[in-house]
Amino acid sequence: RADDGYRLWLKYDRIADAAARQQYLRNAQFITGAGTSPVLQAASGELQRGLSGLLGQAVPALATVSTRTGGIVLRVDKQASAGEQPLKAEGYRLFSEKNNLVITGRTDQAVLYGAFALLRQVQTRQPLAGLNISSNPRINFRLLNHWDNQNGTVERGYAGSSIWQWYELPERLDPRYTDYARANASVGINGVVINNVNASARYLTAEYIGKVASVAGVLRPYGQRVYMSVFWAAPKVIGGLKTADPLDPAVKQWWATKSDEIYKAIPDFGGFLVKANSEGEPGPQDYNRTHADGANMLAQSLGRHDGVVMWRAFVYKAGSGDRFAQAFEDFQPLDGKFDPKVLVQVKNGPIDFQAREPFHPLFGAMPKTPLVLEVQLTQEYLGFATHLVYLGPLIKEVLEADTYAEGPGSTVAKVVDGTVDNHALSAIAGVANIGSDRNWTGHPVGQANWYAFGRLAWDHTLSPAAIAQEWTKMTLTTEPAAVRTLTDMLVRSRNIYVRYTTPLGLHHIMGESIHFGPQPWLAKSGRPDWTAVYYHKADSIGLGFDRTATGSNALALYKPEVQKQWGNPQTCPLDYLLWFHHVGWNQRLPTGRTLWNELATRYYTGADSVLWLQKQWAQVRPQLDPALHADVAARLQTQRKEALWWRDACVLYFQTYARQPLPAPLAPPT
Ligand code: GCW
Repeated sequence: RADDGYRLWLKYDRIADAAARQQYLRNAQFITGAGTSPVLQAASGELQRGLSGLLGQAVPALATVSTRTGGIVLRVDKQASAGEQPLKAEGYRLFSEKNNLVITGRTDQAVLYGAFALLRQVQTRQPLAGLNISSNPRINFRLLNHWDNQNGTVERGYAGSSIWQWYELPERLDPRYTDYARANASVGINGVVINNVNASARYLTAEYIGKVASVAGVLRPYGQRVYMSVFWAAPKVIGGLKTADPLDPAVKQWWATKSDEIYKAIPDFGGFLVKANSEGEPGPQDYNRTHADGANMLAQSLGRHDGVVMWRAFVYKAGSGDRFAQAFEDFQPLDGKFDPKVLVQVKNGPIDFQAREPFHPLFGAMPKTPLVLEVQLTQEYLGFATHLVYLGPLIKEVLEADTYAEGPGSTVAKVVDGTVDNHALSAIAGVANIGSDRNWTGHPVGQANWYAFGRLAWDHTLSPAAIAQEWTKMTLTTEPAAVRTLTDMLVRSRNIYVRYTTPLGLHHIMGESIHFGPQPWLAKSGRPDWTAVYYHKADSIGLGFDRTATGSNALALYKPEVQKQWGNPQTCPLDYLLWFHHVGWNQRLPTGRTLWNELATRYYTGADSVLWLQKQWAQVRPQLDPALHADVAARLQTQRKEALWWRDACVLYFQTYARQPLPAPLAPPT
């Protein structure tokens, strides 16, 4: 039957090789130990479903097994450890004991993650016999942020409409919610912000709290808590108050009562996400209060309830100064002023989810505040659902970036996981790329981005290549040569996209209306910072945004070691060059080419690399499901067309400033 992509990486098709199946069966004759816990039952159910499918015969779940061995035992053990290492609450261990395979951890949730790890072993064809592996999550809150609206649309969504059917809730629970929860659990995602940060106040009405509670009921057995984005002016809009001033006693009371109401319906509610005083959203600054005043009031409204407030730092004022620096200027001075239940949520880069950005300067600059890293899985600026772009390398690049906050090695990952500044709270958020499309993500390879986000959120030391390989084996094929070809494609795809859209550190030159396609020529806009000329600053002399002391000086927001790395146009890595420097068209780069020649070369080779992607994809056709293969092949055709569009638009436009022909190897024959 044709693969419609619905099952994601949880495919569980029968392993073709009968000897391999026999081998696995020796360790997987039954499952036991679930008891009455809903989470353990979810774990047991998944093992049963997965192993029965993979091994081609029913694997029973048994209440008791007496002395029988050769099966899988689920065991919650408050003392569970991984050798010398204690296990964290969600950490699991898989090991052999008396001819059984034991999945253990200190909590039910840990065992659930262990069950998915065991399935992954089989799905990626690793042995089960003699297994001894353990794993702890490095970040506590691993969240998807849905930019889903109450009317069913998804902001920046390219995979259909929202998966949440609000008008059917709370009575009808679409089975899709359970499959969504399974997929999240399989990669360790433990929280879901259910609605858009541009929030409707309606979610805070009794009617919607009831609907959200019913979704929470589906996610709970899969270890996920529900969070809500809140509209700052809700006390006015639905509460009948005259103000939303965070220091007003009636406003405080309103939020405290609201929190109690939510926790009554959803006892394990995760907390609030807030976008305030950003892109027209209301916020505490409307009352001359700070972001901290707002965040702290909301945190205090949670009272004794176990929840947090994630307050977004994505703020900027069009037309005043360099947008690169604005979130820093607003938030950095507030470090130390936040309630212990507040985390500040920072996008990976200082502008807005561009194909490549330097890490956000707030990382490492707010040691007293736990910072949430926000990355975007939906491909707002990365080709929507037609461009094949695997985001593992992008996410990893920011995680590995060194802030030098506490000396070398103070990577963004270690700031975020709390180890640099000893924070007990830690969180990471991925803006979901999920919608109502049958295959969830529109582009089938978009599934890999959901997968990679979860895996890196759990363990940021994993390599994007290893994750791509896992995903490929679980989703597409286990045939070794094809796995190699596909992994290679995935790993290179992001750099290819950067080359034909925004090479050498160009940024924010996409079409203004829907953020798609090239528009580097945009000269006038209602929002002055939105003119692309603002970001690339092309002139007769050269190209790029001088952010050194002779320019906006935003580079000074970073630690001296980072400034040193990016501050000199002669030594700045080419990937970041035009982020920080205005470079002469004829300046020679370390590649031996002038800026103009290098720029043109990257646009051309980038667009041609899409031909390479197409060739690779054609090669694996025999190993892949025909429908899925045809789907991606067609999308790659569009990608090639649009890569040429980007190339020609940008090269021709910048050429009007550089006033030079294409370098010889690229020039069309005369
Ligand atoms: O990336 C930009 C998007 C907006 C989005 C905003 C944000 C949800 O274009 O659609 O709004 O960022 O992150 O708040």
